[in-house]
Amino acid sequence: MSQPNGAAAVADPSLLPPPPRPPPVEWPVDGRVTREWVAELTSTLDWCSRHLPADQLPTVLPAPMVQRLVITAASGLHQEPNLVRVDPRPGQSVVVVGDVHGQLHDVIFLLQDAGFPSEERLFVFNGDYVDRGAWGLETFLLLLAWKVFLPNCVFLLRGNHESKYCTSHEGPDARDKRHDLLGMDKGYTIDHDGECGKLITLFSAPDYPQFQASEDRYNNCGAYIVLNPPDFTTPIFRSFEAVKPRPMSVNKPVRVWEAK
Ligand SMILES: [Mn+2]
Repeated sequence: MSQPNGAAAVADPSLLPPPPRPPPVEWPVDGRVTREWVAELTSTLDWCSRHLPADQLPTVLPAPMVQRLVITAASGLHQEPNLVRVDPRPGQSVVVVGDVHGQLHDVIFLLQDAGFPSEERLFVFNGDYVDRGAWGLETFLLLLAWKVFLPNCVFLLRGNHESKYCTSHEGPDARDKRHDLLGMDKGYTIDHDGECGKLITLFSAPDYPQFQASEDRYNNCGAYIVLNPPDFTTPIFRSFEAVKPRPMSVNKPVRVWEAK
């Protein structure tokens, strides 16, 4: 079990002066996204989620940068087949991630906990980058940045929120009235285990749904799966708790970028 905040006492962030506003994130001059650029974007997205009203997001995430990121990622994704085959090379492991639901801070923790994507560690995201989490846009931009940086090591699949044709939903609430299915407290279940393999439900959005004000909470863990060579047949399940305290989102119903 991974715990984002560890055992050490953490100072109350509300008592600390806010960290300085980061400079606007600009698209790399040479168009080449680097690990450092993704790290800068991650840090800025995290800062925005804690200190910036959502309608001011373009002041640190300028529209031209966001457009370049989305267009660059889209051009790469459009070249991939609908059905992606992941063939790890010797020495590569594969991390499989379930629904993340716009829970930016939990995604950032998951990436740190699993180890960031690299030539040795492929990532397959099963989709549902957005849902009830308050930071769907930020989460999706972060994953697009990783895709652009390591297009052959990061795979972004479609969940029901990325395709109108795909309607399955397997969050904890989807199982409330399905007593024939196991609960999702640990972030995963092995629903079938037979000769032809395992059917696993994986859910990577801990403490679902995220809103602290809601009475309707599941206090579930999220999970991800690590598949290791040589045969990738023994999934290692890694459950993790939610990052707490979760920042209160500054709810603005509409975010508008002025394209230049
Ligand atoms: Mn979902």
